[in-house]
Amino acid sequence: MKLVLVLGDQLSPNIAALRQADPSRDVVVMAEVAAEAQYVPHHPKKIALILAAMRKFAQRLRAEGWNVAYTRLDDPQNAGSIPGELLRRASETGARRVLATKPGEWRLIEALETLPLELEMAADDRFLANQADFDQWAEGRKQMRMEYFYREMRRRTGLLMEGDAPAGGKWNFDHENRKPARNDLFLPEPLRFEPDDTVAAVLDLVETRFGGNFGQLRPFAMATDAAEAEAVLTHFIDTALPRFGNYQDAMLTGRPFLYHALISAYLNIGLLDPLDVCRRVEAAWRDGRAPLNAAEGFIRQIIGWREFVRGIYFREGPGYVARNVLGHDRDLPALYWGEETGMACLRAAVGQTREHAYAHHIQRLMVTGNFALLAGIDPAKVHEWYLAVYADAFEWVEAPNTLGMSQFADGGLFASKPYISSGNYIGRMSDYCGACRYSVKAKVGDDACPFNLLYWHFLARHRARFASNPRMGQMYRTWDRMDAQRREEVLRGADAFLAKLEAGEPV
Ligand code: FAD
Ligand code: DLZ
Ligand code: SF4
Repeated sequence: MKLVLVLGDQLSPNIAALRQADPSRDVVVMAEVAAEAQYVPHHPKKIALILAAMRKFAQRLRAEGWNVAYTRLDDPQNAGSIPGELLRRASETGARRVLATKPGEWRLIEALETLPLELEMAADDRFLANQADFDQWAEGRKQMRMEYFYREMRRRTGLLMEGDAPAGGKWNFDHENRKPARNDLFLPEPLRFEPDDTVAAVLDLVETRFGGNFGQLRPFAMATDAAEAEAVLTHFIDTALPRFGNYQDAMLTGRPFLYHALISAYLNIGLLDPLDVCRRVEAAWRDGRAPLNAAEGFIRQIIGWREFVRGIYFREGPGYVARNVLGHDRDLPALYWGEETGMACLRAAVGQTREHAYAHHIQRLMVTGNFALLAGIDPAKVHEWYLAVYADAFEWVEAPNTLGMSQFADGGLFASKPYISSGNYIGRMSDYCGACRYSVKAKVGDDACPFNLLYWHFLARHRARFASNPRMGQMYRTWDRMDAQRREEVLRGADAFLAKLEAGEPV
């Protein structure tokens, strides 16, 4: 007899540990525990999603004949952590063996490995590339570029392929995917689910225990089982996919979801299967219900980026999250936790994060991420923030995106240059600047958009590292052509802004 561990982000009936277990003998262990809820101050919506989905998944397993030992958060016997719960169930049942699917965070892998029980850890094969595939691909490469990995994944899955060639004659249609959106376009509304009794009970529990965390718990309208998550996917394909490509990078005030799929949390906790999702999107293109640039752009995110960052996380090991090659050490400004700011773009991105535990990729990368990088915030603190506030955040996917892609803290392991921009980019891709206390056109002076000041400050302070980067030479040439007085004015303005940030004054 074995204990079969199923974690809150492993809610797939085909998860490896369940496939290898015997429902007539083994006991499935699922536990709502304080340690997982508290290792960062998770957004209450994220905790509610996971606990509600865990309860529903346990009901499903029981209906399928499994013996499930389920511990609720408020159970007086609750040992408070996953290892503690396994030990408690082991002494209750007399089991000495634990069968687990490899967790998505080193922290928990290490905790399981030190348990005084016999542990079998099965690879999590809900991904299209396993670690050996990724390591083999990465071996000997000076720089890892997602684009080449992605092409191999296209060939291997056959997605959007015409024989050996990419559909439409090109692997990547990204240059078509950079249009700003307008608020008068038809914008789909996301699908909402009214809380049933299970969800309502979880919401009350989360409110009592975690109501003080950053983030709005109610209204809660997320999918909490596989059928609902499937409905979200269908709704996306029917209403948003056709425009997903064109407006993938656009940002609009009061329109947090635009044409995005809103499925990352469901994919990451196991309610949706990545290959199945991609096949559905490919079918929509083949049936003429979506253009190729939309289908390709979407599939690239899943079989490309999502698989790629997972490979990076496990290849780089537990030390990855401590990297900080740029030596950034400022505290995370209070505006990330909702303190009032005059910067309209940050107000919008943080505000919708608080409300929905969601922001789309460009908001994470080019608004909150860009600002943290330009302002020299300690990447470990940035990482903790992203891990806490997004419903889809688990370290395997969040850390490479935050530390690697967004903060360049790994020294450019897979990003050929830092993702930085002045206010221009945000001005072009959004309607935020109109409602801002700063002027995106002003390059110096009290009204100057802080991104305009900090952009040059970043380049100037990291000149030794980046001046020889061929993709950044033009930036340095522009800076060097500015007259000396102007350059000094910019740097003084940036220093004054950073001093205000450090003093905790509102910006
Ligand atoms: P869509 O824009 O509709 O994209 C479709 C799907 O593609 C997503 O559901 C997601 O599964 C996948 N995807 C897209 N981009 C990425 C990416 N860069 N890495 C991995 N998968 C991707 N994604 C997470 O799932 N969890 C995280 O914790 C997370 N943290 C991030 C932190 C930063 C700093 C940045 C820049 C990006 C992060 N991302 C993360 C990636 C991306 O922002 C989200 O996957 C996306 O916004 C989810 O919304 P959606 O489902 O509407 O995605
Ligand atoms: C994120 C999370 C939370 C908030 N709560 C639980 C929980 O109570 N029980 C559980 O099994 N899993 C939870 N999780 C998900 C885990 O943190 C996740 O499995 C690990 O971080 C590995 O990815
Ligand atoms: Fe953001 Fe600058 Fe635009 Fe204000 S002016 S919204 S700070 S980019």
